[in-house]
Amino acid sequence: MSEIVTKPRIRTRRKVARPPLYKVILVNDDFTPREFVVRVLQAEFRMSEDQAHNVMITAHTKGACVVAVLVKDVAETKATRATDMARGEGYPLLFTTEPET
Ligand code: TYC
Repeated sequence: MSEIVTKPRIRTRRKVARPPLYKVILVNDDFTPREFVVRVLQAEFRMSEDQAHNVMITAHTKGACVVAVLVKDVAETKATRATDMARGEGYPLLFTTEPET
């Protein structure tokens, strides 16, 4: 019986390009209650209460905090949904996106 022997091929390039990634950024403000920020982070970004609290405190003390790194349309959708959640309650809480360099 003859055996088929194939030469191993060295992959030099991915077949498909990786989609560009975007950061979702939580921006601090003086009005939105801390507990509300934590709840939005848990609801939209599936964070534990501990994770959400750490992210909230980082934004609170430093002015902003990266929440997640996602493909563009998912990052934009989540940022918009999270911001709208706050608008619905009359809070100025803001989530923005920017390309990950
Ligand atoms: N600074 C707000 C307060 O003291 C809480 C807060 C934290 C708001 C993080 C926005 O991204 C934020 N009530």
